[in-house]
Amino acid sequence: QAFFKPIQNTASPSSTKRHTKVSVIGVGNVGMAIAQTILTQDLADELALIDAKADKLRGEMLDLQHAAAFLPRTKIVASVDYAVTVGSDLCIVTAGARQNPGESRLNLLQRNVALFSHIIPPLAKYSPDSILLIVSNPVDVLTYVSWKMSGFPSNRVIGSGTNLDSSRFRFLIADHLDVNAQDVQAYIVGEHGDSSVALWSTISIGGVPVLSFLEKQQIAYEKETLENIHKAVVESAYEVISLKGYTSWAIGYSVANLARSLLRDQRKIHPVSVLAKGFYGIDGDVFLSLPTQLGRGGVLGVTNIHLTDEEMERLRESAKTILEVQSQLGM
Ligand code: 6V0
Repeated sequence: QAFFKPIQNTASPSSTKRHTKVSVIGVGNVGMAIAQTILTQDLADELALIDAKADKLRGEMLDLQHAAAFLPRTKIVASVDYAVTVGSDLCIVTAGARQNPGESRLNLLQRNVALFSHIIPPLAKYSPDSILLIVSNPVDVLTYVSWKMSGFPSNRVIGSGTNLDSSRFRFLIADHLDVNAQDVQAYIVGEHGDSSVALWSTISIGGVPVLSFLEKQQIAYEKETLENIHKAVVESAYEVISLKGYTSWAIGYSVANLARSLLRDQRKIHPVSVLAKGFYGIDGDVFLSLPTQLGRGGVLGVTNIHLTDEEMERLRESAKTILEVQSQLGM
């Protein structure tokens, strides 16, 4: 018994609007921050949640569903069975094992690779045309692993990479110069982690290149001050984790921002982890972050920005660091 009766002479009630579906794998702190930001920003018609822990998963699903009266309408489903993800446009993977006390990073990585072998193949099976967006750490290597396991073309496998590092960078520069972070264009590229590379030569505020502006005004800037800002970016994740136990809000907003560019075909440039082979003299199948244009087709292209010799050298070193870890996986 339908609640509404149709009016006379109507066409089929099916909506002509495209149905957008997003799946989030892993409903921990990061997965839930992403899910709730996607809901509040009205980015999906359907949101599917997956986790290995059935009770926690159902609890999170119900908790979100109970907010329906205050949110744009989105169907929220959840299951431990990947069939629930069928037909997704975007699959966001945040599932991950936690580092045990005394455990090496390599051992943690091997456990996460084993975990991904149960996650990526079913996602690829149920949503063969989707875009995979990897968030779990170490994100660059796990994006490579996802590319291999899915068999997807590289334009549809993306790691959140240094998108978050870059927003921390923009915040710190904005704070330092007392301007709006949205007016600061600044990229951190390379590995999401200790070997990331700050592209000082490309920073601009409201279209004004910062370094040459300072030089022209003969304002002395210390290389050390710049290095300290980058150092603060690298250390900020450790600091937040040591204070509150995990990071969630900034990664939630940063991934929702990527989801918007992808699903709404925004063609915006984001520093995200992509197959970097052939760019800036990088050799080998390595995923690392470069300023990338994102749209409905996934990766549309990589920006050809001018890097200084030192930045180029640091980027290649970053690629080497990731490749070394990857070579230990034997895949
Ligand atoms: P968490 O709170 O421990 O959540 C992880 C979730 O994954 C838990 O709910 C688990 O039950 C679930 N899970 C474990 N195994 C499976 C499986 N086989 N299938 C489905 N679900 C599973 O961790 P948190 O949410 O804090 O972090 C998640 C990941 O994001 C970690 O790898 C972080 O290091 C990574 N981050 C990446 C960032 C980035 O910028 N790329 C930023 C922050 C965190």
